[in-house]
Amino acid sequence: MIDAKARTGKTEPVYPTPVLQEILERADSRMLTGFSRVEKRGVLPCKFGAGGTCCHVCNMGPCQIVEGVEGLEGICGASGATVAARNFARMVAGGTSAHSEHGKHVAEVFAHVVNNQEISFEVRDKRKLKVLAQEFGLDPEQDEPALLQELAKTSLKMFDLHTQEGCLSRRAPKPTFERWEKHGIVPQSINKEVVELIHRTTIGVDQDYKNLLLGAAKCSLADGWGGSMLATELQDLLLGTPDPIKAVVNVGPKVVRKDMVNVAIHGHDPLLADVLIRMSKDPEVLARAAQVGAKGVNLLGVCCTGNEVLMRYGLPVAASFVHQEAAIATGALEAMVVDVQCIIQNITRIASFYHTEIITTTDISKIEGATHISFRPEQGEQIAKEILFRAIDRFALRDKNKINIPAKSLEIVAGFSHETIMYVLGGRFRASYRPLNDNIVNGKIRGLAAIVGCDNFRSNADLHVEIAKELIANDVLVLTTGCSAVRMAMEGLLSPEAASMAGSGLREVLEAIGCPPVLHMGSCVDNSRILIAATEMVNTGAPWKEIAQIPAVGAAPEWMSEKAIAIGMYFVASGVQVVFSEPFPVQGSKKAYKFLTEEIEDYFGASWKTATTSSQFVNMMMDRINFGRKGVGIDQPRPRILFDMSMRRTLDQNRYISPFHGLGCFGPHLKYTQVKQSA
Ligand code: MSK
Repeated sequence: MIDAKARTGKTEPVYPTPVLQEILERADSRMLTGFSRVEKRGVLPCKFGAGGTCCHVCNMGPCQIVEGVEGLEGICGASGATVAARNFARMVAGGTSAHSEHGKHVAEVFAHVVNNQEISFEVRDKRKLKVLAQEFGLDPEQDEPALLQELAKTSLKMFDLHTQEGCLSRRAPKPTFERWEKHGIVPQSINKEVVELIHRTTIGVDQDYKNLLLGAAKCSLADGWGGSMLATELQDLLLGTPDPIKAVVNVGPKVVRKDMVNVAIHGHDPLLADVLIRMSKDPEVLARAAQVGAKGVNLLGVCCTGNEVLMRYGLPVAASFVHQEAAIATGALEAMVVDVQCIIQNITRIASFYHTEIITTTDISKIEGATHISFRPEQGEQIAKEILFRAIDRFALRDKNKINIPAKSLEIVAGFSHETIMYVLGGRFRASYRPLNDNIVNGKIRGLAAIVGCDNFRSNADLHVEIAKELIANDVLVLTTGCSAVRMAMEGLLSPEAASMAGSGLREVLEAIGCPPVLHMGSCVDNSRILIAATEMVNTGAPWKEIAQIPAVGAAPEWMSEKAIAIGMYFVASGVQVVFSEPFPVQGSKKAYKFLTEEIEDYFGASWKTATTSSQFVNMMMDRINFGRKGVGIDQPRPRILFDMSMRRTLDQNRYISPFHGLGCFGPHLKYTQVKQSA
């Protein structure tokens, strides 16, 4: 990870985006943000903690282990490799539990909706319903209400401790699944895998670091091919499968409205957001807003709830993880409504400088100093109204002198589910991944890169953007999710005009279909869409017979959450090499690091890699893509476009200056949904 001082020699925070710079430099200097705390705490975290060799699973420690030094094992004799593997496995269990609790909540709401005759509900994506029915071993031809009820029951069973079903892992290509069978890591139920992994990491249980790391791989598969995949698929059935859609991003005037009541929705669960969106148009709510002199209620997204509502409703997105404080510091948010995950405690402190109310809505996720209104789907509309009324009442408390909204918003296209990629690239009448495969084989597209995951207060570089620009220039099609997607959106990479940055081969493909060079595939749980897309690429018929053979690579250049580690692990176990930023949490043990970055390749055909600078990331990612091409015999060597500083500057001039000219060339593939609220 790049730190401010090392990069610039400055002692004050150096912000990675212009919008952060503009807002936070003008804000009250007493206000401490994540960036200012990085400065206060210093750039070097504890080496034992960062490298994974601090053991605190019992009360004989904590033991800081120095690998290879006798006497500096744990008091119980635990080696550096065991402790690093245990800590890493616990991160995987943590990340898996987060995604999977999200999935369970969606499954419960799904069951409530399909079993309640008073709720009228019809699935819009009939194709998905049939596909899922087959995946779940259900009869796809039965009556829709009966099928939905069976689907709900089977979904909930996937969490049952006693189930031995393998989650949705049988959706993977056969050779990929056979690797899991061979190594004994086919996941059973989601809850069982998390519980088992936490058990294995307690004092005196699993003390073979390789076995522990394979256990982590098994648990991660219950996330990628279980909890996350279920969350994605059921959300699509409940709320609709995303299609390409226009929207605006950034903390600018089209996103944070001076003339409206602004309510930010933050977290990961789109179900409350869905009701808030509906109720924001309710006549009673609009009348109440008019009474306080507002033109209505403007909803805007933060983090992955933002991604969910962006790609389904075209709602504007204000902020990635590191921009959440800045969204409040615009002085124009009446409320920030939060659900679960990635909501930092500091937002209540930032809000205390303004009139903003922080409203928590989930009983398992409260914050001291916030207002708690428990969201229950069965009373959803009433609760949503209560929240919106509270926000409207705060509008009169806005302090005009504190309003600080930068002048830039940016238009983008988001919402590329694995289904719509098939239509966009294959055509409405021959929807297929074959054209994508063909363009990789003929070399117009050199390969695919999934740049995903968090951004991080410890980084002051725009790593996601720098890496993506260089890959695009080298004809690599980029897929993105999570906060990475928001960061790339903020830099214009999600607009079709950004195809002008691509190398000639990729540009030709993109311009023919009017597609951006970076495809926004959704939120954190939607990394499962990338697994399904990769599976489709294998099943369509191509030189690659399993995921590990596709010229593709993943990266999380600024990861911060345990969820990112769970995602990285299921990508690797599924055959996708990933590059993560350092410090990497097993670096305190050479053995554990070697296993994850080299030896694990023998198990899954992919491994972890680690990097610090954008050029290291790009080098490793291009090497992997070229390795993949060579492996399936489609290698046509060509000179690599290397970026020097002047090229980066030239590209940087494209920031914000590429106006959005419409999406005509999407033709029938694009749903011309209006940009809602913020046009
Ligand atoms: S929100 S997990 S900071 S991507 Fe999904 Fe962003 Fe990472 Fe949270």
